Amino acid sequence: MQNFTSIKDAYNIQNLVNEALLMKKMPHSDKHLGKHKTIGLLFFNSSLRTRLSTQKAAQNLGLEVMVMNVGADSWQLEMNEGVIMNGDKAEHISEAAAVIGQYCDIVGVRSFPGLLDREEDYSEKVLNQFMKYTGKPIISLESATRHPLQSLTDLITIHEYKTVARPKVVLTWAPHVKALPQCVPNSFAEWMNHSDVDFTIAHPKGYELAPEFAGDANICYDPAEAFDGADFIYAKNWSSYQEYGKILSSDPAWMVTMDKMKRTNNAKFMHCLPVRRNVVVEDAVLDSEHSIVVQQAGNRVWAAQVVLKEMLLTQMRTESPYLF
Ligand code: SN0
Repeated sequence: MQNFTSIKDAYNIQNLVNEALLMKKMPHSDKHLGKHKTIGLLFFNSSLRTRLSTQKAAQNLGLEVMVMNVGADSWQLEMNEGVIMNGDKAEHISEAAAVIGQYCDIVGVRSFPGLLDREEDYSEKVLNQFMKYTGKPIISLESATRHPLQSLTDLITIHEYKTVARPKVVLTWAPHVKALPQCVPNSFAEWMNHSDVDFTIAHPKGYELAPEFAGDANICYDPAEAFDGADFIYAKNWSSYQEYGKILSSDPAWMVTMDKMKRTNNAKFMHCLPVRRNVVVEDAVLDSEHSIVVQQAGNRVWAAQVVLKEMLLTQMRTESPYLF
């Protein structure tokens, strides 16, 4: 695996899931792989789980870790080509990324969408500029349109907790006070559409995901009906893709409640976190046996670790082909 920015970089997702679950049992068996190598983790936006779990995964593989909050700690970076840099951005991505590439063997980047210009966000400019100029493998820590480490984690978690061979998985939109990216639902849908699950997306009208992500998932416009017989309820807010970046509904009927959970097949409740209590999901659900959000977040380590291992192996094969 050269880079990891979407499911397209995963050669065999079932193998990744199986290997991640093995790593969970033996976290330190590949400690030699990252020896004398460095990963740089660059954050343009806030992070708790991604930052700590990726750092932990890297350490389990013996990698040195450097973390930077870009913009806050470093110079503001100009992402566009050919501009006259007489504004507030002091450094161009072409130098910054190339310099970071001198210090790091793998580079992780988190950069949320602006949610103002759909074309611009869906072109993945920031991620692509890092791929172009860093000269080193890039791992996405959530980009403008996807959060693949989260989705691999979700698949691992579903695999771990499923009680039937082909579970019914429901991604349900939920209300929120802020306009949030489509990354988590886009990516989740992309991974579920490639997995052996019965997949439904439930949301109010106007919240349809981009067709390339929704694929041929079942779509449900009723906030309760989709819960019928579900094995997993995955809640997430996102802003509209059609009316790009807008909040079209704040209908509390879309909050996940114990009443709705009663319609399920004793479903597990999942969320990528952070979650707004009693806006997205009521306390009673989060504090019940249904909720596996903490265990899900724990699995972020194994998703990151299996991906970093694959990237390190690919790099070693390229650098020292005679060893393989
Ligand atoms: C981000 C999102 O993409 O929805 C990150 C999720 C992993 N979530 C938020 O920005 C939540 C912010 C808030 O104020 O609740």
